Amino acid sequence: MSDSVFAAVAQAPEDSILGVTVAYNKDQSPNKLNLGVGAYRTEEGKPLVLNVVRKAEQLLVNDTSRVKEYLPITGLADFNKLSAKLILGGTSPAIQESRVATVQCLSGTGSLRVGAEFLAQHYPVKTILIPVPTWGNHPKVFNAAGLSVQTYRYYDPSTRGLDFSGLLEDLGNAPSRAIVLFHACAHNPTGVDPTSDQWEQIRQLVRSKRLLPFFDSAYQGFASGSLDADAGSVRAFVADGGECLAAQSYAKNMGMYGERVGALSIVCRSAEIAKRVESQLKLVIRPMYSNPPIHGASIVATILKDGELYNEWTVELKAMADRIISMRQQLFDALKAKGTAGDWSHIIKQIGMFTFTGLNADQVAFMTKEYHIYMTFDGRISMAGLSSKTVPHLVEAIHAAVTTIGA
Ligand code: IK2
Repeated sequence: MSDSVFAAVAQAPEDSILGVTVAYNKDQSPNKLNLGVGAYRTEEGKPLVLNVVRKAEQLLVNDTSRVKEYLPITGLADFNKLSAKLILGGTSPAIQESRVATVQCLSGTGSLRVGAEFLAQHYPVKTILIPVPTWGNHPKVFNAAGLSVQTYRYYDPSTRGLDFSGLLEDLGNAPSRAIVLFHACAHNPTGVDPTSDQWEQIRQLVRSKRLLPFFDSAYQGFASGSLDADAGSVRAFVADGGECLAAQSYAKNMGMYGERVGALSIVCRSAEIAKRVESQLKLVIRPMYSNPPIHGASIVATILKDGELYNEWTVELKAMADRIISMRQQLFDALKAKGTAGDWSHIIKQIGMFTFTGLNADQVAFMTKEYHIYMTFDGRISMAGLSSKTVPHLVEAIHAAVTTIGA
């Protein structure tokens, strides 16, 4: 052992989100409940493969003319066009004017990383502002690409809502032309989104300070059940003719988690600039992973280009969003019925996959130890991991945590 050339390698800590699943998997209790990772589960607690995905996959398998050649560096052309249309809207002038450079990437994370690498190489300002709190991987992705990460205020724990004045003040004080990361909808982990009026004020400030918006769209369709409504923030920024980036993930809205399907779109001022941007994106991608995988993107493209499959997808997507919304109501009602101390109305006000409960790290540790309920230490629970059957167990645990540990 001691003569290993790797003897000095230190044990790294588990990832704060994926590590929750590691701990959950080790727990032998029959009552264990994983509300950590944001992955959709059915009422029976099972992972879900959408019917429409199974259908598209079958169509692909039956088509014996299909081959497994390398894709171009930028990925599947159809997939890219359809992805840009999905996020920017079918009638987007930016698409009609060929001002959008879109590349297929490895899900949302890969899209963020390719965008960050591109900005680090080609954008003059190397500072990116991210909200507090945000998805735990954001600072790691941007730091790894060589950007300098700063923060802006986002969540106000006292109201369990948006700290809008703090957000405006911090963006107002941001270095001119800095990059700003926005969650397009269903903010992770807080479930708190700006209203459309607030987005409009944010847009005006961003444009007046010449900040560069970078949208992370990991939950399109998951927040409201409508693909168009959930893309509203991005579309408002594109409608003003200005530039922005958007990273899309099909992990949640199509249940394609492990297939790693996503896209990065960079909206530019002109077709000529978009062409040059795309040429540079290829130079970013080629030494990273050469070109993206074909299977998942082919499934997504098959669904997006066929009217019938597309409609079927929207129905299944809405059913997932609706189940999550109904879980919010059930959890809220059950806590009220139990008389658990505190105002739990944020559970039904927040939106998307997660509820930022307001439970502290000690309370979370208590719930894991005593009730085998797994969640991130910041008190975030994945509503998609909950079912009508498990709500009572969660309510017992929250009630006991609040009563025993206090605030
Ligand atoms: N951006 C945000 C805001 C995300 O939430 C995610 C997915 N996170 O899911 C794990 C969790 O928080 O429990 C992503 C990007 C990237 O997801 P992917 O790379 O799987 O598309």
